[in-house]
Amino acid sequence: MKKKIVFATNNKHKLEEISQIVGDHFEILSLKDIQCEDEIPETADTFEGNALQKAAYIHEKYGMDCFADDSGLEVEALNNAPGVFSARYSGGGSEKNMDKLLDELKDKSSRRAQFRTVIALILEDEVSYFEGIVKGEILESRHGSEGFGYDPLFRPDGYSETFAEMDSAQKNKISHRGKATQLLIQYLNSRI
Ligand code: ITT
Repeated sequence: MKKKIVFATNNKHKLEEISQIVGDHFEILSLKDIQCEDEIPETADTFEGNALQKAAYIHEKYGMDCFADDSGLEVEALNNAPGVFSARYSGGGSEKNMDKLLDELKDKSSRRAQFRTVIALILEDEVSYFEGIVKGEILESRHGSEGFGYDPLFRPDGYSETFAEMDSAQKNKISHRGKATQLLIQYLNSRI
Protein backbone atom coordinates (compact mmCIF):
# COMPACT_ATOMS: atom_id res chain seq x y z
CA MET A 1 0.00 0.00 0.00
CA LYS A 2 1.20 3.50 -0.79
CA LYS A 3 2.20 5.67 2.15
CA LYS A 4 0.31 8.94 2.23
CA ILE A 5 2.21 12.17 2.93
CA VAL A 6 0.74 15.66 2.90
CA PHE A 7 2.66 18.44 1.14
CA ALA A 8 1.59 21.61 2.98
CA THR A 9 1.52 24.04 0.08
CA ASN A 10 -1.09 25.79 -2.02
CA ASN A 11 1.31 26.02 -4.92
CA LYS A 12 -0.01 23.61 -7.59
CA HIS A 13 3.18 23.77 -9.58
CA LYS A 14 5.30 22.54 -6.65
CA LEU A 15 2.83 19.77 -5.94
CA GLU A 16 2.79 18.43 -9.49
CA GLU A 17 6.55 18.56 -9.75
CA ILE A 18 7.13 16.45 -6.66
CA SER A 19 4.31 14.01 -7.39
CA GLN A 20 5.95 13.24 -10.73
CA ILE A 21 9.31 12.34 -9.24
CA VAL A 22 8.48 10.80 -5.89
CA GLY A 23 8.01 7.24 -7.18
CA ASP A 24 5.44 4.50 -6.56
CA HIS A 25 5.68 4.00 -2.84
CA PHE A 26 4.33 7.35 -1.72
CA GLU A 27 1.15 9.22 -2.45
CA ILE A 28 1.50 12.96 -2.07
CA LEU A 29 -1.67 14.63 -0.83
CA SER A 30 -2.38 18.32 -1.20
CA LEU A 31 -4.05 20.57 1.37
CA LYS A 32 -7.10 20.39 -0.84
CA ASP A 33 -7.04 16.56 -0.70
CA ILE A 34 -7.30 16.70 3.10
CA GLN A 35 -9.86 19.52 2.95
CA CYS A 36 -7.62 22.00 4.70
CA GLU A 37 -8.48 25.56 3.80
CA ASP A 38 -6.74 27.16 6.76
CA GLU A 39 -4.34 30.06 6.42
CA ILE A 40 -1.34 28.17 7.79
CA PRO A 41 0.88 30.49 9.84
CA GLU A 42 4.35 31.28 8.52
CA THR A 43 5.71 33.71 11.10
CA ALA A 44 9.22 32.42 11.89
CA ASP A 45 12.36 34.35 10.98
CA THR A 46 14.19 31.45 9.32
CA PHE A 47 13.38 29.11 6.42
CA GLU A 48 13.76 26.15 8.80
CA GLY A 49 11.33 27.72 11.26
CA ASN A 50 8.70 28.48 8.64
CA ALA A 51 8.95 25.06 7.00
CA LEU A 52 8.59 23.31 10.35
CA GLN A 53 5.76 25.59 11.43
CA LYS A 54 3.76 24.64 8.33
CA ALA A 55 4.48 20.88 8.57
CA ALA A 56 3.80 20.82 12.34
CA TYR A 57 0.46 22.59 11.89
CA ILE A 58 -0.80 19.81 9.62
CA HIS A 59 0.76 17.05 11.69
CA GLU A 60 -0.87 18.33 14.86
CA LYS A 61 -4.28 19.07 13.38
CA TYR A 62 -4.67 16.00 11.13
CA GLY A 63 -2.20 13.51 12.65
CA MET A 64 -0.67 12.86 9.24
CA ASP A 65 2.89 12.62 7.99
CA CYS A 66 3.68 15.87 6.28
CA PHE A 67 6.35 18.06 4.73
CA ALA A 68 6.52 21.74 3.86
CA ASP A 69 9.10 24.03 2.31
CA ASP A 70 10.20 27.61 2.51
CA SER A 71 12.60 29.39 0.20
CA GLY A 72 13.95 32.73 -0.77
CA LEU A 73 16.81 34.79 -2.08
CA GLU A 74 19.81 35.68 0.13
CA VAL A 75 22.02 38.52 -1.10
CA GLU A 76 25.50 38.76 0.40
CA ALA A 77 25.89 42.57 0.27
CA LEU A 78 22.47 42.97 1.92
CA ASN A 79 23.26 40.76 4.91
CA ASN A 80 21.27 37.90 3.35
CA ALA A 81 18.12 39.98 2.75
CA PRO A 82 15.45 39.57 1.49
CA GLY A 83 15.59 35.98 2.91
CA VAL A 84 12.32 34.94 4.53
CA PHE A 85 10.82 38.22 3.32
CA SER A 86 11.52 37.47 -0.37
CA ALA A 87 7.85 37.31 -1.38
CA ARG A 88 6.97 40.50 0.57
CA TYR A 89 10.22 42.46 0.04
CA SER A 90 8.68 45.55 -1.56
CA GLY A 91 5.09 44.95 -0.53
CA GLY A 92 4.09 44.93 -4.19
CA GLY A 93 4.76 41.71 -6.13
CA SER A 94 7.65 40.35 -8.21
CA GLU A 95 8.26 43.36 -10.49
CA LYS A 96 8.46 45.76 -7.56
CA ASN A 97 10.58 43.27 -5.60
CA MET A 98 13.09 43.19 -8.46
CA ASP A 99 13.08 47.00 -8.74
CA LYS A 100 13.80 47.28 -5.04
CA LEU A 101 16.61 44.73 -5.24
CA LEU A 102 18.27 46.54 -8.16
CA ASP A 103 18.00 49.80 -6.26
CA GLU A 104 19.49 48.37 -3.05
CA LEU A 105 22.43 46.92 -5.03
CA LYS A 106 23.14 50.10 -7.02
CA ASP A 107 26.24 51.10 -5.05
CA LYS A 108 27.39 47.68 -3.90
CA SER A 109 30.54 46.10 -5.26
CA SER A 110 29.38 42.49 -4.69
CA ARG A 111 26.31 41.10 -6.41
CA ARG A 112 26.75 37.57 -5.03
CA ALA A 113 23.55 35.83 -3.99
CA GLN A 114 22.00 32.45 -3.41
CA PHE A 115 18.57 30.90 -3.51
CA ARG A 116 17.95 28.58 -0.59
CA THR A 117 15.16 26.10 0.12
CA VAL A 118 14.55 24.19 3.32
CA ILE A 119 12.08 21.32 3.49
CA ALA A 120 10.90 20.10 6.90
CA LEU A 121 9.50 16.57 7.01
CA ILE A 122 7.58 15.00 9.88
CA LEU A 123 7.55 11.25 9.27
CA GLU A 124 6.43 8.90 12.02
CA ASP A 125 6.79 11.74 14.54
CA GLU A 126 10.41 12.38 13.60
CA VAL A 127 11.53 15.73 12.11
CA SER A 128 14.11 15.89 9.28
CA TYR A 129 15.34 18.84 7.24
CA PHE A 130 16.57 18.92 3.64
CA GLU A 131 18.36 21.95 2.21
CA GLY A 132 19.11 23.03 -1.33
CA ILE A 133 21.29 25.98 -2.33
CA VAL A 134 22.19 27.49 -5.70
CA LYS A 135 24.77 30.26 -5.81
CA GLY A 136 25.06 32.98 -8.42
CA GLU A 137 24.95 36.68 -9.29
CA ILE A 138 22.28 39.37 -9.42
CA LEU A 139 22.49 40.99 -12.86
CA GLU A 140 21.96 44.72 -13.47
CA SER A 141 18.85 44.19 -15.58
CA ARG A 142 16.20 41.56 -16.26
CA HIS A 143 16.79 38.74 -18.76
CA GLY A 144 14.17 36.19 -19.83
CA SER A 145 10.51 35.60 -19.09
CA GLU A 146 10.29 32.01 -17.76
CA GLY A 147 9.94 31.09 -14.09
CA PHE A 148 8.76 33.47 -11.37
CA GLY A 149 9.94 35.76 -8.59
CA TYR A 150 13.52 36.98 -8.95
CA ASP A 151 14.39 34.57 -11.81
CA PRO A 152 15.04 37.28 -14.47
CA LEU A 153 17.80 38.79 -12.29
CA PHE A 154 19.50 35.59 -11.08
CA ARG A 155 22.28 33.96 -13.07
CA PRO A 156 23.50 30.71 -11.47
CA ASP A 157 27.27 30.13 -11.36
CA GLY A 158 28.56 28.23 -14.39
CA TYR A 159 25.76 29.38 -16.72
CA SER A 160 25.41 32.32 -19.06
CA GLU A 161 21.59 32.46 -18.78
CA THR A 162 19.38 33.58 -15.92
CA PHE A 163 16.81 31.20 -14.40
CA ALA A 164 14.20 33.07 -16.44
CA GLU A 165 16.00 32.09 -19.67
CA MET A 166 15.93 28.37 -18.80
CA ASP A 167 13.03 25.98 -19.27
CA SER A 168 11.61 24.47 -16.08
CA ALA A 169 13.33 21.08 -16.56
CA GLN A 170 16.72 22.74 -16.83
CA LYS A 171 16.07 24.99 -13.85
CA ASN A 172 14.77 22.11 -11.68
CA LYS A 173 17.98 20.17 -12.25
CA ILE A 174 20.14 22.86 -10.65
CA SER A 175 17.77 24.89 -8.51
CA HIS A 176 17.64 25.16 -4.73
CA ARG A 177 14.15 23.64 -4.73
CA GLY A 178 15.19 20.83 -7.10
CA LYS A 179 18.17 19.92 -4.92
CA ALA A 180 16.21 19.93 -1.65
CA THR A 181 13.46 17.87 -3.29
CA GLN A 182 15.95 15.27 -4.54
CA LEU A 183 17.32 14.89 -0.99
CA LEU A 184 13.79 14.48 0.38
CA ILE A 185 12.97 11.82 -2.21
CA GLN A 186 16.21 9.91 -1.55
CA TYR A 187 15.37 9.92 2.15
CA LEU A 188 11.78 8.78 1.62
CA ASN A 189 12.94 5.98 -0.64
CA SER A 190 15.48 4.90 1.99
CA ARG A 191 12.61 4.57 4.48
CA ILE A 192 10.44 2.20 2.42
P1 ITT B 1 4.25 28.85 -0.87
O1 ITT B 1 2.78 29.07 -1.03
O2 ITT B 1 4.58 27.38 -0.98
O3 ITT B 1 4.85 29.47 0.38
P2 ITT B 1 5.76 30.88 -2.39
O4 ITT B 1 5.43 31.41 -3.73
O5 ITT B 1 5.73 31.80 -1.21
O6 ITT B 1 4.92 29.55 -2.17
P3 ITT B 1 8.50 30.15 -1.63
O7 ITT B 1 8.18 30.20 -0.18
O8 ITT B 1 9.19 28.94 -2.14
O9 ITT B 1 7.22 30.32 -2.57
O10 ITT B 1 9.38 31.41 -2.01
C1 ITT B 1 9.23 32.68 -1.42
C2 ITT B 1 9.65 33.75 -2.37
O11 ITT B 1 11.05 33.63 -2.68
C3 ITT B 1 8.95 33.71 -3.73
O12 ITT B 1 7.72 34.38 -3.70
C4 ITT B 1 9.99 34.39 -4.63
O13 ITT B 1 9.91 35.78 -4.49
C5 ITT B 1 11.32 33.92 -4.04
N1 ITT B 1 11.73 32.66 -4.71
C6 ITT B 1 11.78 31.42 -4.16
N2 ITT B 1 12.16 30.50 -5.05
C7 ITT B 1 12.37 31.18 -6.21
C8 ITT B 1 12.77 30.79 -7.50
O14 ITT B 1 13.00 29.52 -7.82
N3 ITT B 1 12.88 31.73 -8.44
C9 ITT B 1 12.63 33.02 -8.15
N4 ITT B 1 12.22 33.47 -6.98
C10 ITT B 1 12.09 32.56 -5.99
